[in-house]
Amino acid sequence: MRLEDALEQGVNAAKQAEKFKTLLHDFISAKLWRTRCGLLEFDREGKRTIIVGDIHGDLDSLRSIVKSVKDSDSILIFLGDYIDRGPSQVEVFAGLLNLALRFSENIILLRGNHEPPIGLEPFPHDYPYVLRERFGGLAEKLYELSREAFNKLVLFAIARGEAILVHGGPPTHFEEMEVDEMFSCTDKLPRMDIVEEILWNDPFENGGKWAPSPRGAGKLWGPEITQTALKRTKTRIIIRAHEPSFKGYKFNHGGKVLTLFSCKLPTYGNPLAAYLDVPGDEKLWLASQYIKTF
Ligand SMILES: [Mn+2]
Repeated sequence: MRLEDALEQGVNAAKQAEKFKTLLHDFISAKLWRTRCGLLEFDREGKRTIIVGDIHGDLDSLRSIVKSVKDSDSILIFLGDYIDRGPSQVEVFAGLLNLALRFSENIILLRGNHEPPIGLEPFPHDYPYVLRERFGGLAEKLYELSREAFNKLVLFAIARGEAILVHGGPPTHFEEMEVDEMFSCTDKLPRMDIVEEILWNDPFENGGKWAPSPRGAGKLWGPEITQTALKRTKTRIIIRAHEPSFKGYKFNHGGKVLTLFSCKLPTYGNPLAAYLDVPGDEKLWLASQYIKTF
């Protein structure tokens, strides 16, 4: 099966409640990623690596990115925010879940703030209303299963020796905590204040450590936190999503933080969207040379 066929199989499942329900069940019960309290550490093993930012129900953009990857031996990393806002959010989510199930060795799905844990819901969060409109009385169960699926997504990934991959950003807790301490928990998630920052943080350029965020959740993190996070994880770049960007991408902190925004929706009005496509024999921190815009 080709990657694009797996995507379409998932997209089709989004059209029927029973099929979507089965897909959600399969995803929830599958053993996909060896995470420890939401943390995934992995080696790229010389594989071409494609990294994708916010999709927000933009199926056209997702299709064109997946189509550009012909070899299923590449690694595809999605940085979260699959649902809410866009016209095809159920299709995008179902398509990605099916991709992850069919190519579990090569697909990594991170969690965005739009795939929230209970109590951290973004606004607007229209996904449950889209389910209601499409599936009527079955929507409630499908939303409940979706939330279980959100809990299975990767919270924070480290490409060993290369990069941090995260939806929002590194939590300011890096100041006082080692990685192992941050991602050790008795339940499945780290402390909720850490989860909140991972899903919601944005970089800012004023010197120093951090400032309150205008979003009302998470923080703005400064260059000092970036330095500490890279040092503690033994990596050289932070690749994240979460912020709409005019060109589809932007750099902060002297090139050490890359933001990717991979959807084109009227709500955001960005003329370009972007993703990253790094050849197997190159390093992720050379990202600036491998950004693709569309
Ligand atoms: Mn976001």
